[in-house]
Amino acid sequence: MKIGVPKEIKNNESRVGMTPAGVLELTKRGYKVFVQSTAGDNSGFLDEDYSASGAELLPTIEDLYAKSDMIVKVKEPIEKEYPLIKEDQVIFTYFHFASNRELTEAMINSKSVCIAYETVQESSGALPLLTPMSEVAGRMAIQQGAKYLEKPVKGKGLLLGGVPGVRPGKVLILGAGTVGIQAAKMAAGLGAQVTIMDVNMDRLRHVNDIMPSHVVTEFSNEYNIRKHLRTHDLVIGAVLNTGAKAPKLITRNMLKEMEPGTVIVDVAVDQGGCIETSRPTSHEDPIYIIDDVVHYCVANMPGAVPHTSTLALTNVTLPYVLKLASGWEAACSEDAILSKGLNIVKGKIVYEAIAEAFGWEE
Ligand code: PYR
Repeated sequence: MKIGVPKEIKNNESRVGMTPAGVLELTKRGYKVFVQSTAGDNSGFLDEDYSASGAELLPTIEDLYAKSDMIVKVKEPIEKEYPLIKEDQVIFTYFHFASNRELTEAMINSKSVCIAYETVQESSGALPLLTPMSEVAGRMAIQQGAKYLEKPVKGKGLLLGGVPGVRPGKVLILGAGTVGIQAAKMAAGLGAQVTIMDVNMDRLRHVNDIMPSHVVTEFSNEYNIRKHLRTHDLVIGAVLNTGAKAPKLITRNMLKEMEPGTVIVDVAVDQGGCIETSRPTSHEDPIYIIDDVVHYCVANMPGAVPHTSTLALTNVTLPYVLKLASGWEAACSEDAILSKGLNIVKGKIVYEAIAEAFGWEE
């Protein structure tokens, strides 16, 4: 099995699919690894580090796709990469198909084997390959939200932590999964007042047990969301229905009830977003404003902190790459967790929520 690690070409995506440490684990087992030249530069991993681990460096992305049986990357292939993907080639990466019809059709047409990090799932429901990036995005959501509350970038002009004699900011978090809990932890650490909502009472009990008393839990329903939107300064969209489109919890007309300069960070945007007015933005142009509400909807938030994110991602992907390296069919039939990652196999959607997202019969 020849494994290829391309340079990411999505806007401002600086992560890379494998570290030199990961390459070494593969080459010492006798696998051939190709790495596109400069692929790891922005994450702090240089070509010479990859060579020292036994990788062969290739100068172009075309060469890399042509020579590899399996591609290990970070983000979904973008249009320029579609024609490079070969029949039967295994593509192991984040895809988020349910929010991207064009990508879904392109991968069906490619007849490749698409294994999505975000749907690799344990029987407990845990998502081992999504969790580290959700941790990064949850923590970053507060950093970014605090920044966009500043006046020069059209926020309310409010310091999230407040100062003695002046109230801190209020943060509303929709969803008490990994993103929501990490965001709550960061917001609480800054001294903000936090409300975190979910429909899952076990999650709310867990949050209540582990968080300080200025993190308040509340059951999520339309009435409660509306009530809190009027009084909160920063709203974090942290909802996830694995592999499926996120539910819209905030509609366009609810924005009118929010104070001007309120900031929304919709971390769920890569699954379509949990706010009706969300649309994906990039690190280059991260925000837009609707009804005086600042929307931050960058779909690859962890891409802005590539050193941390690349290490965190490959810590968890490598064991699965090692399994896939001996053949995807055997690996998926032996490992029920990994097999949940199969989304599109040789022209056929095999993950129900994707077909449902587009109203297609499986
Ligand atoms: C990302 O980290 O960019 C994901 O798509 C989860």
